[in-house]
Amino acid sequence: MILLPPDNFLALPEQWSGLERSRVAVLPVPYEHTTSFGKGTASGPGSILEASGQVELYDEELDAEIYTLTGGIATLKPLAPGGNDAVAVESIRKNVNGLIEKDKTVVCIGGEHTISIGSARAYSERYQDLSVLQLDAHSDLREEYEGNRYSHACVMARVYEFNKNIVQAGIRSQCREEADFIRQKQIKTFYAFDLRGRRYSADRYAWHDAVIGSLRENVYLTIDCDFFDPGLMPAVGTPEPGGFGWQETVSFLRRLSGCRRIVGFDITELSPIPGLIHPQFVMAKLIYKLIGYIFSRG
Ligand SMILES: [Mn+2]
Repeated sequence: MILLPPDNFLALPEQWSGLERSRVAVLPVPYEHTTSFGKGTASGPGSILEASGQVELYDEELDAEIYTLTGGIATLKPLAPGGNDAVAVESIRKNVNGLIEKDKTVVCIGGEHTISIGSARAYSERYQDLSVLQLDAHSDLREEYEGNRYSHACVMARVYEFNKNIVQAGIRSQCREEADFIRQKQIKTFYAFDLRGRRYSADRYAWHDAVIGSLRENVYLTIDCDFFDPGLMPAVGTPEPGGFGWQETVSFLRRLSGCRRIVGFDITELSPIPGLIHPQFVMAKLIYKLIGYIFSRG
């Protein structure tokens, strides 16, 4: 049911990684089926878990061993849903829902972005006042892609079917159909060019409040690794220039955690590059930081 050290997230000892006491449950979902360009997201979760063993457990910013703020962090055995995409998404929804029922904050590690449909659905069913915030280079609002409605290029179109409160930030690649959809449905999309433009030029963090102000009280957060700049995060299937850096992102996440309640989140689309270790380490550290922000709230 759960992974033991050294295979679990952070290689935490057993007394800090049991499911009973831990308020955070990490669910690896090495699912890859629809990825269009670069491949390799199926090995994303394993590489992040492996790299997490190198993350420093003390956090200088929060002045805490973050895992002690949460009663520990449990890592579940990887979920490898079989069947077609619809069946897989439903299986992820069910698993995440089971963990929410146990009062866990669930962290899904993909795998491709399709997995977010299942977890965002579980959270949307559980919380009334919930926004889904997507940090991504792509808006993923195509009705279908290459004949598949469950393609990673259609994730947010599927989410929109059960939750209209979607907010996107960092977007810098989309097709006309998606731009039209955003205008018609008045989706709150914050484009990268705009976040970096004159409107938010007061200081480098001025865009944070604009994004946060568009969110409901509860937030489910889905992070596609390609939100980051390819210089920092080259291990993605569809790299886009002009992405975001480490400090501006974690500063945003800290402010977001203080202003809204992040109830669960996922990290998707990491495709490890053989011989390159920093992308998976960055993601492992991002997960740990974010857990720290959520449980210290401020
Ligand atoms: Mn993307």
